[in-house]
Amino acid sequence: MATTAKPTELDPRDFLAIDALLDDEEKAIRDTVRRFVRERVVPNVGEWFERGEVPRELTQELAGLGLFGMHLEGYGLPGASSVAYGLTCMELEAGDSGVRSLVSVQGSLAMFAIWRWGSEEQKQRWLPAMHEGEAIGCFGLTEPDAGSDPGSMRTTARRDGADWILNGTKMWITNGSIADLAVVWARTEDGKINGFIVEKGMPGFSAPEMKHKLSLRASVTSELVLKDVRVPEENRFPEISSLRGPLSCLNEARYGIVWGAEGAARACFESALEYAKERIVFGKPIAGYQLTQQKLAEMALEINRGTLVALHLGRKKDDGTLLPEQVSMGKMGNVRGAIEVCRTARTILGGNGITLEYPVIRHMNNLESVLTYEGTHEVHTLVVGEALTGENAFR
Ligand code: TGC
Ligand code: FAD
Repeated sequence: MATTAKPTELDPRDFLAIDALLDDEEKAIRDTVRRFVRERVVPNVGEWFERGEVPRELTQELAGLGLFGMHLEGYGLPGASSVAYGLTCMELEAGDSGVRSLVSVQGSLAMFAIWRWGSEEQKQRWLPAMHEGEAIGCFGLTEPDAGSDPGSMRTTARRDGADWILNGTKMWITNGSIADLAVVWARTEDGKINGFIVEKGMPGFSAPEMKHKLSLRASVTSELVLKDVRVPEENRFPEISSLRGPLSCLNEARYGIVWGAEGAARACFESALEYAKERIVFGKPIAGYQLTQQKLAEMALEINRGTLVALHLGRKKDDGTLLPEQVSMGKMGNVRGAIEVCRTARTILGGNGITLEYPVIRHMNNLESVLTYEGTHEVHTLVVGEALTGENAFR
């Protein structure tokens, strides 16, 4: 139930009073995650980003908050609403996109894939352990030569008695090197696409970490290398043998990004607003100049607009009417808007905008990955374009 309490004055952090559209449980979950991010992530994430590392114990702390697979039901999972999950993504990404990625990949990609497509045994074995953080998962779809077009994947699965033999390389896989299990999508001899749970330690399977990133540095990104990896039939998803399998999982993670991007944008906006009020140039705070006010007003507009879009899509997801094309429009618009907000915040901070002393350049760089992963801006533009015109412009 939405609360009826009306705020009596304007809150620059919530200009359109969107908070009033949330119920008490949603706010409570949001506030818990916000507190965690303020206390645990914000003071440390600049250093994690600089070192290109995420502390191992963070995974357990996120699990302790019950965030892994929080929006899924059954198997001991919390079954929180889509809006509560979205708000969680927003708060996590206000800390860092890498922290939101960790939770997205675990819950929306690896756990969702098992929850939606796994056998009963696979669900029983993995979902409770993944919720508790005892098992970390990753999701291997992209390959060196197949990103936007996963249908051209080259990873193969060949039947051998009761087992499958997997060969190929996946690339850009979030959580890969820290994962206990990888959901790997591969082409079988009949040309179809099947999903397999590949477990850490299976002979021939390795997950070397990718280095030298200048974006999403507080996140583990890896290759998955599969050389004649023998995977038992019981580790194959039994009921899906098309691209619909992995693409259905992407809808979940893309939905989280629609919210998450607004968290990164909000963090940059708040940093810029505070800075503008304190920074004196030509004898007065830069907040007093019309050009700065225009920037701040445009940023606030973009964040409020994007948050309303996220909330609308969340309510639709909760009532079961959300379409993948609508998620595409949300991802497309919100990530583009959030990057624009972060870049504008960067200009307000002047030279200070490029240091890790402030969150702005980190968020700005992170969003370059967010613009590309989970379907590039161009892919989502073409999904929306096809929905509008009925013409497929991918090929
Ligand atoms: P197409 O012929 O259109 O479809 C093949 C089958 O899939 C079904 N389908 C979907 N099902 C559910 N949800 C969707 N969004 C779906 N889109 C398509 C479709 O109905 C069909 O089903 P069936 O039963 O008839 O077989 O496929 P296409 O080859 O033409 O490709 C369409 C396209 C380009 C939109 C798709 O390939 C695409 O989305 N490409 C982008 C790939 C992508 O987003 N990769 C992301 C990898 S994971 C990641 O980036 C994680 S980052 C995580 C983090 O750190 O947060
Ligand atoms: P390409 O597909 O080669 O695209 C290159 C350019 O061409 C893009 O601008 C694209 O939009 C454009 N383009 C492509 N097709 C068209 C077209 N038809 N018309 C017009 N333009 C087009 N993947 C996973 O499977 N799991 C993960 O956990 C994961 N995590 C990631 C983490 C990070 C940090 C990053 C950067 C990526 C991650 N990815 C992951 C991969 C990500 O999903 C891909 O990078 C993305 O799908 C794009 O693929 P690509 O990089 O091969 O680009």
